[in-house]
Amino acid sequence: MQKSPLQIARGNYQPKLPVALKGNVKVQEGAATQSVADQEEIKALFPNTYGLPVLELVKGKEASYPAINVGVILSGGQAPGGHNVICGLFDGLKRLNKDSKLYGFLGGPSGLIEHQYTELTADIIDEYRNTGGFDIIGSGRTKLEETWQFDKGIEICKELDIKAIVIIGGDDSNTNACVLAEYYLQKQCGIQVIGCPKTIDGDLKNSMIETSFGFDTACKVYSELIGNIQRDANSAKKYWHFIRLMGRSASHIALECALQSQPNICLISEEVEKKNMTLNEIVDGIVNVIVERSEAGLNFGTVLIPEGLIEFIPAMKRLIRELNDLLANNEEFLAMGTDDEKRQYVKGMLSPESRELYRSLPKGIARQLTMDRDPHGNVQVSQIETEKLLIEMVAKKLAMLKGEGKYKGKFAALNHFFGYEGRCATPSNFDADYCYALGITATYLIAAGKTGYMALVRNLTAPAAEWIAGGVPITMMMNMEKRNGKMKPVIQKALVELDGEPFKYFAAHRESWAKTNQYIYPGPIQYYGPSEVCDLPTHTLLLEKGVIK
Ligand code: FBP
Repeated sequence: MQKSPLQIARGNYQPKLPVALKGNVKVQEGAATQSVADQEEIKALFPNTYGLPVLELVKGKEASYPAINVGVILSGGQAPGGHNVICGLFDGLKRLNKDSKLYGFLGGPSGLIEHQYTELTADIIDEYRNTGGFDIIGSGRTKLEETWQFDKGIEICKELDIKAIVIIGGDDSNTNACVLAEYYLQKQCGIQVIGCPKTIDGDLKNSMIETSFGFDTACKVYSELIGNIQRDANSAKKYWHFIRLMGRSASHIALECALQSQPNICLISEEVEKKNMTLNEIVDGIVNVIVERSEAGLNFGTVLIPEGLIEFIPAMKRLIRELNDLLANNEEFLAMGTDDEKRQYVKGMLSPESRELYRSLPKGIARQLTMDRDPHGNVQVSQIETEKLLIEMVAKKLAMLKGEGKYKGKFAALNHFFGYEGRCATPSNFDADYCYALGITATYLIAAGKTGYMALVRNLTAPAAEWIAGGVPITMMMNMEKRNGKMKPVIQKALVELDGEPFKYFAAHRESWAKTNQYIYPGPIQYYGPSEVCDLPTHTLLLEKGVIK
């Protein structure tokens, strides 16, 4: 296969490891834990994996390990660094015993259920070192949650003599990893389960997990693009760019990109919800900035929009909830031929307030709200073009103001959506190092016979040599939440905290970023050069850890 010079160079990059993972390693147990909330319920549901101690990997003595076979699964959306977790796992296993084997289940969790797998050999692994993507074994969104699925897993693990499964996924996949670990312990089938924190969305983090992998690289890619657009806007001086950013419900990506690029406006869904804002209020906020800038002769700018925004506008949330209930397994709706027919049907079934809102939306957006749900029954926010909705509403309002003589500027807007551009990017040094360390860490957790743990690497704002590796019991991160009408144990999702340092920094600066141009142009990710250019973690992490203020 032909490769670019950078691909070749990255293939030879040796990820930096924490000192504790360099030589012989032993697992040190800390204090017993409890779940973040709903302790009694979680304990009852996870009698075997509840209350386990936090683990730290420290320097140990030379030891010999038996050969072991391990299976690995990539679950959910792609995130830069996934391949390095697998490479770390492979190298770790071979370091412990050269006869150990790593199997990859193909296409996500369904590979385990359907017994689709491949053995990952050194030749294959070497092709994927420090590369983006999940194409080494593929990923998928099948939910591992039913006992017949777990039993199919036992079958294939017995056949391949697999003693441990590593699930690389987000909050839902890791919740399911814990359910699987508990089930396998109850069945005493000798299969351990270890999770790894993946998602570009950055919403899998807590007191133990400082960040999910992939967030760093994805935000750096989007911030580069935003910076480029800002430079273009500042050169041509004629367009407003409305840029929607992936991230599902949480606005971590939008916030991080704002911190890196200092746009004129960045909306934060969590703030919109807290302030109980309507769509019109959001539009008015944008319009005010546009009018103010136009008075200073600045008829251009940038607006960042988190993809989950629409779900956080209280009235919209109600409408979406009603649509979710109405459209779940609705054969009658599915059988309808035209969009108009569907629209009339929906209007007839909604409550008066939601009907009014639905009617006021541009037809395209209204249609997107009724499209297919994801496997959890939720509307797929990545397919709703909120940026176009906002442009349309802002343009209308500006035209009105113009008519009243209150706005004399020119408004020309362009829309963008950044998501897939960053999910498979070549991992930054941070993600390459972090993920490789996570893979090695998972190996030692397996070798120590641990199950129901998530591999963890923390102290991430320090140089990689000082990072601390270990394991956190997944039950420790759980609470009870309502899912599809039922209370379920789930890992708590981390949304943007309005009293957290990253948001506070943004809030303190956004007014001046709106009025004048204080754009930052981050440029492309740098893989080689001075450490302060190449190894810098996200602003979110630096602010959270108090490294910058
Ligand atoms: P995960 O939650 O699985 O990590 O996925 C992240 C994400 O990129 C979201 O930001 C986005 O909303 C979603 O995946 C898009 O899903 P799909 O890949 O199915 O289009």
